Amino acid sequence: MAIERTLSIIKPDATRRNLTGKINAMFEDAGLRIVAQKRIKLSAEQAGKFYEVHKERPFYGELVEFMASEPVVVQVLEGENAIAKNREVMGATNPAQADAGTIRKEFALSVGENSVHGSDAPETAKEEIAFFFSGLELVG
Ligand code: YYY
Ligand code: MG
Repeated sequence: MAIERTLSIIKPDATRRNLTGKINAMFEDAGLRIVAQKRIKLSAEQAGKFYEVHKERPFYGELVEFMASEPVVVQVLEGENAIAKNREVMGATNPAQADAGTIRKEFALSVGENSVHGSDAPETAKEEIAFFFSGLELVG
């Protein structure tokens, strides 16, 4: 299995509750290396662009408002099979369906306020990393 990189976001519900360190420990314990990381506050326009793929969905407005409500931590995770591994550590979108020991089971408040984002495929990972980071910021 190849070494991959994936884009992760620690969402406002988690930064607000000071969970960045605990969530990062879960990534590192799973063998993912944090090769870039920054805390930023998204504008509604930036959040809307990032989640553009969902713009026809009924939850889009709420999602954009939530993501722009408070700071987020955006990061690049690297490792063997990183995209799928990160999705495993995150757990299901709806925390009620997430497995025990996953980030969303441990920390998510609801399907909307679900603590983390992770890219879902190699192509989206590439686009999402480029949305937030320049090559110079990625330190493998
Ligand atoms: O990739 P993932 O975050 O697990 O779920 P997506 O289906 O891509 O949805 C993105 C984001 O939208 C989700 O993390 C929360 C929100 N959302 C929602 O508020 N209500 C839904 N029914 C589905 C998704
Ligand atoms: Mg998704």
